[in-house]
Amino acid sequence: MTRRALITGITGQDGAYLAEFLLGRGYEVHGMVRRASTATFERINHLRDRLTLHQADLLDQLSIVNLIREVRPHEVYNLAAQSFVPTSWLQPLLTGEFTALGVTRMLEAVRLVDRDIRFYQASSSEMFGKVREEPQHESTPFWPRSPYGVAKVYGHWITVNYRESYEMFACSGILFNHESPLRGKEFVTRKVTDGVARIKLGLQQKLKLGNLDAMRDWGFAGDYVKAMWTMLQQEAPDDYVVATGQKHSVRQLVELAFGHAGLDWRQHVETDPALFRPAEVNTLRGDAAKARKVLGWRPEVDFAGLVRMMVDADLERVRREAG
Ligand code: NAP
Ligand code: G4F
Repeated sequence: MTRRALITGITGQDGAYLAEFLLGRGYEVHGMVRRASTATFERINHLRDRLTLHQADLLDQLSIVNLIREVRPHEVYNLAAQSFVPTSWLQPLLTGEFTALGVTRMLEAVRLVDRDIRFYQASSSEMFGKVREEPQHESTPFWPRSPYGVAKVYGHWITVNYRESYEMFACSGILFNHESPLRGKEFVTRKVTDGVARIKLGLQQKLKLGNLDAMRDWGFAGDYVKAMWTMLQQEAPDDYVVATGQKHSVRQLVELAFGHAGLDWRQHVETDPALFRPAEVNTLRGDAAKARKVLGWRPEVDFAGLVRMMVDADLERVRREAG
């Protein structure tokens, strides 16, 4: 029997990689998209004829219930969220509605329609925030440092709670930062690789960044979506940290990205105090031992390979766009 998956956030970075991965495994893939005056399908255009898209919104409970009734998926991947940390200080209530309560709306819809549907929640290493220990694993206490992080903590615990209250197959994947050429340009990796490409091709001189000392455990999105799927194929639902176990600073990212294009970053990068955050997550490094042992999951792309992949993709794109 063909398996059906419903992905919320299918137009985002992870949604695009996950949709491609599931199609490759023979799934019938459905995506939830919200109405916009201009389409946001850029990342999934190459898959459009193999996907079924449905209009619904994380804010609208009835639209979600109707969608799950119509599709009757075997698996739901809840990737939709307001996912940009700085925006969460500007729009804390909206972030709470999408990123926290949106999870309950999805879980309620699954509970009402069919409790046997398997559910994946996109939780985040931002929940560890002001880290209590290093590396962080599944039982490291949370100390979120942004309204986004706080909302994700809610999303994590409500997923655990529905699993415990209703015996639903609900998993929370605590994913550390994962990037790709499809990453939004506001996130630091893509901002840097896009900036490198534009500077290399003479379209820009300077790149303004915030805290160069922040450290992250950066992996490749294409590797991480495999962990999401594998979680839903287990005998029992559980929560997993997904990470590379290596951390690097924003400064190292910048050095590597500019260096790969033959540029000296010191001549181009300026720091801008406006880009520093009210409360920062200074460092993150994950321990994915459980995912390795239970899921057999391992990242295939390392940090240097990821940065090279992103710089090369942006150089090619900017060259093409510049004619
Ligand atoms: P992304 O590129 O920002 O994509 C977010 C998606 O959510 C988009 O498809 C967006 O649709 C959709 N969305 C937002 N609000 C919505 C609403 N009200 N109704 C329906 N859809 C809505 O994020 P990503 O990097 O792919 O991340 C996927 C998920 O993983 C997010 O929940 C994120 O918080 C979480 N996460 C990401 C990382 C990471 O490093 N990437 C790490 C840990 C956790 P539009 O196209 O219409 O805007
Ligand atoms: O790339 P970022 O904006 O990612 P951040 O805040 O770690 O969040 C991402 O990863 C989370 C997983 O831990 C996800 F849950 C979340 O949805 C998102 O995908 O910033 C990374 C670091 C920060 O410490 C920031 O202060 O880079 C620092 N940074 C320095 N200059 C900058 C900049 N970040 C951005 N976005 N822009 C800068 O100019």
